[in-house]
Amino acid sequence: MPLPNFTAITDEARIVLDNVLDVATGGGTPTVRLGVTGLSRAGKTVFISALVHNLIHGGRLPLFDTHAEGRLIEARLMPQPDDDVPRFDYEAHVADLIDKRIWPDSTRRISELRLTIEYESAWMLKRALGRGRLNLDIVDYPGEWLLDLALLRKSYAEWSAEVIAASRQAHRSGLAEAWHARLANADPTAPESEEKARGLAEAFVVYLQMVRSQEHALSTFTPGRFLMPGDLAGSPALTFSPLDVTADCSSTRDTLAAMMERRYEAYKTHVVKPFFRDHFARLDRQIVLVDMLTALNGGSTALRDLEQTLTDVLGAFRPGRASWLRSVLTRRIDRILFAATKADHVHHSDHDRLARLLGSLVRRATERAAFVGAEVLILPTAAVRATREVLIKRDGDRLPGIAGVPLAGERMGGETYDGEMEIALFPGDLPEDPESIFNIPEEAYEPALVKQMTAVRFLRFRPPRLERTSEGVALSLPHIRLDQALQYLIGDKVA
Ligand SMILES: Nc1nc2c(ncn2[C@@H]2O[C@H](COP(=O)(O)OP(=O)(O)OP(=O)(O)O)[C@@H](O)[C@H]2O)c(=O)[nH]1
Ligand SMILES: [Mg+2]
Repeated sequence: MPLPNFTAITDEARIVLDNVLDVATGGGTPTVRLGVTGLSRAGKTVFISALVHNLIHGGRLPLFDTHAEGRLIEARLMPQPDDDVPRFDYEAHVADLIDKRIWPDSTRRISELRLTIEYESAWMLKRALGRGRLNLDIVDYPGEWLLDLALLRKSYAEWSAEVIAASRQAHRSGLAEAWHARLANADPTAPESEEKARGLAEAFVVYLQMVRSQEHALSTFTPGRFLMPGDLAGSPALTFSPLDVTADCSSTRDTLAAMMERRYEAYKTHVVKPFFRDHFARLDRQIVLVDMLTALNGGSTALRDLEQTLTDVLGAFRPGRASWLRSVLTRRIDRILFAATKADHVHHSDHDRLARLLGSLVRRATERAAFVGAEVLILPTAAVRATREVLIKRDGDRLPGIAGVPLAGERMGGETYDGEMEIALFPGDLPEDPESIFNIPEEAYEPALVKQMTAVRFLRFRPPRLERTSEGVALSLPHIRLDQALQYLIGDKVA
């Protein structure tokens, strides 16, 4: 058995300490830490804002038992437990959604919010002890950080080989050209050089940026922090690049490869481990938001990228090396919810298909990642429902459609919308059999073909106008299956 190294012991001790502190700062109140993640634009900010708003303002949550059975007494925001994590800017996001009817800005960092829920237990015995109380700590973090966890298990040489192989795929070769040219000129066994390292790192970042900015790119590459460097911008831990190295070449000291490897390890030590230790290892439940409709609209490569990404995501949840300390004293995520977001873009008669499509991606990813452990649920959801359902007459038929106000500047069929006018459209049907998409042979796997099979017309709509009471109070935000998501994520904790 390899000797445990000291960082591992210190990390574990700190996780334990943090968990003890969690209980202490919770004032003895049971606490659930819920991780909310997803790739950029998946819908994390909107999800958390809508979830909290519905809980605080008594939204319609018929499938959340505590609420449906009249046992939810109150939910209120409380100061968060961690002083060193930015607070989730709930008030600003809700003001955007409800007052301005715009979607909140993109957020690219971790944030946290504590909600305290007072409830009446469904159990006589528990009820006799008085009201129940639960702290729900919601932690919003970029999906890219989750994918970084995989680095903890990979050597520099392994990681380099993977990233370079991915960049050589046909649909990315154009994006990687400048970086590949630099790689071709970089001899891993040459003496180390700051200038060379920086040049390679810069070209590598440009490549990552191009992948990200491709319209439908749902793939993401490690290191996640290269595209959101924050305080570490310009530091050696963020100034490295994969190299075409063989497994043993970095053992020679003072070479370019050894320098890059050192920095890769520094990235793990200073970026990945702290995230794991301070945040990830303390989560009890996790929701992963997936924008399936954008993936479908992006065609074959987007779907395959997404499948690869989900495989990596699941890999992060795979229980790591067993250790008595961890298994005895720390939390472990026992439920993961994969939610297909923005389901209000299709008619509800297509929700089953949406769930099957995501289910099929997750199942394939589960097999590839050899994932076992937490319980997994798939749900089609819309945290904020921006459309309503209508029947559209066409050639004597009535087709199930949706109506909403497209965002200003959205275009369809030669028309550009102004952000005020409501339109009705038939969004198209999702494929009946999800495997039909995945079973297409690689050669035939063209975006146009997938498009034809899925034929979804995808427009972005403005957040809905909320009805107001006679006192001018806005009623709750409409949603799709937010209550089912809540039931799965915390229902048992407020039973
Ligand atoms: N119609 C509809 N659109 C949604 C919904 N949720 C998110 N969106 C759209 O998706 C966009 C991204 O949502 P965000 O919640 O900001 O996504 P995010 O994951 O926080 O994105 P980053 O902060 O950039 O990582 C929004 O600007 C909306 O256009 C939803 O429930 N319904
Ligand atoms: Mg966000």
